[in-house]
Amino acid sequence: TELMQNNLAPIPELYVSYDSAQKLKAEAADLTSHDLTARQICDLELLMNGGFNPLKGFLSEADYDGVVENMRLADGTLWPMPITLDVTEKFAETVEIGQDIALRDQEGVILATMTVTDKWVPNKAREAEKVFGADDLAHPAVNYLHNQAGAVYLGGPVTGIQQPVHYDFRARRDTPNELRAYFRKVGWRKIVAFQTRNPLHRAHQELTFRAAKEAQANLLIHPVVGMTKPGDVDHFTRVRCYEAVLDKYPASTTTMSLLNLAMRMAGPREAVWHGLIRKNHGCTHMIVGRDHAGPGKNSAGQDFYGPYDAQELFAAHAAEIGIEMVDFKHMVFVQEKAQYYPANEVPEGDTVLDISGTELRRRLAEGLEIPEWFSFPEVVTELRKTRPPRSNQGFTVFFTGLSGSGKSTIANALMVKLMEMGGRPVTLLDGDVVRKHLSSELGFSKEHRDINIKRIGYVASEITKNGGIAICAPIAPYTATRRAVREMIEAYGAFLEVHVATALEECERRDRKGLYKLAREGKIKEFTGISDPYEEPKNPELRVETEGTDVDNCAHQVILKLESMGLIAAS
Ligand code: PPS
Repeated sequence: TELMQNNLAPIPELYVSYDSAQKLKAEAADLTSHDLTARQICDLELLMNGGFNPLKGFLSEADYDGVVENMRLADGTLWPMPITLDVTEKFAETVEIGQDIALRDQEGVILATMTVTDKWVPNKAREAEKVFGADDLAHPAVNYLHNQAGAVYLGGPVTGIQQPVHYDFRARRDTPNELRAYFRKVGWRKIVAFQTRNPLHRAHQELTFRAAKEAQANLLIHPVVGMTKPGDVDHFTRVRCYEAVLDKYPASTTTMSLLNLAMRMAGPREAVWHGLIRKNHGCTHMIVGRDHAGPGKNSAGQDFYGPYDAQELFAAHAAEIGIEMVDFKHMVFVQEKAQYYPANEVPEGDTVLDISGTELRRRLAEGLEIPEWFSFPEVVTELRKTRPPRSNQGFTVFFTGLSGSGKSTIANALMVKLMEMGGRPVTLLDGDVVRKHLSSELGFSKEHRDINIKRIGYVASEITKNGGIAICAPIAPYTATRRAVREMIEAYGAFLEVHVATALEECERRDRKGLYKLAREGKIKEFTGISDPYEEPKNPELRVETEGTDVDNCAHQVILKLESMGLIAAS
């Protein structure tokens, strides 16, 4: 058919020649410059290398309106995704129409210049509704739109100076023209692209290979390594997994290339966008599955898109995209046959084995078996390295309570008990110790206390990330600050808040450091509980009472809690 005419001629890029680039770079140093966000760098790379062909820059207002309203640029060309340069109001005020600006990466390197032809305040609610289907912050791209993207959009043509720099997997990254040249060189005419943001298991290998065979085409594994859905397996791990899977295909049928795309998880529109991008990369076919680029559940707990919406929208535009859609067959393992079958072709009466994504994560978290029929041992080994069982992951125990409540004493006892068990390094970030080594310049105003707690949180999050145990024991009087610390840490491991609930009267009665007396006399200002607030935790993981319970027992309660959370192996 017409679609199969794949001439693989080079497509236009936005880069200037090497000599011009040197000159332009020197001139651009004097221009007003915009520091690109991580997502804008991804977009710019694909604009410049032709991945977003036919776009010539960030969308103008007219193109943006067309894209938002009916997936078309002002001239009618199909383009489903707004590729916009969002900036702050403050920056926008410094820019005038007609002006050239420099676009810099996060280290300040000038990657491109842009002639600003348009500047406008977008209607973000409309963009969310039309492009993502709902103005609902549960959608990652809608959340980004409202909470991260700037208030003003700039549009205009881009002149490319240099590619964004990548230090990882350099040999695996290809521009559209590099891939086209490769396909020309090896003589591939029909190429099926497989878009993915997840590790590949046996079922994926089976379905992609089958898809290529059915289309009588070669296969391009084309994983996204730019930005995917928050919470996904990091791309470093995934690429190591993909490399292992690549060896399982018959030689010379399959290749892999990494795509530095910032996904939006926009389901149907995203599928069409992915098709255009693959067309630019020289592919003739693309595998589109159930719930392609789905964002998960909305805030009412329902799917944003129907399971086949993406396939339908793609199919309706396939000719215009210039890519044929290949249906994604759900492959399942049939026990009696020891083989994979498409779910709808399973021999009657045979036993189907399948492991869902949720079940896989559970098995990884608990260190349970992952059978060989499900995945390749090399892939499982890689996943276990980044997702070790909870009992090998780092975590933070965060004590909070009044001065003299017994936080430090319990924290010390806990540290010793954990060191007796061994296995993970333990660091104690005690209130007094932190104030000596990390926060010696700080006092006890709300502002200073917050800085102090956020420093503790940052150190604890680094310890947690690297597999250690952090025990923190500051007063930490403010709920919002404790929550911020929790969020910082939960990105890497578990967070256990322990409220040491000794009553103020008891702390004052004990007055171990004589501070309450001084506070009552007004000799210490802003003293927690006396002349400064303490907001009690409402839902801590654990609350310990120290009146009538000895220190050893309090620390033991924490150990039991850690065991019940799976963080330490039961002894
Ligand atoms: S905070 O609020 O979390 O930043 O406080 P923190 O870093 O834990 O420091 C508390 C210790 O500092 C001593 N101290 C005071 N505490 C509270 N309020 C005032 N104004 C104050 N001035 C000095 C006190 O010894 C606290 O130690 P602990 O171990 O809690 O008794």
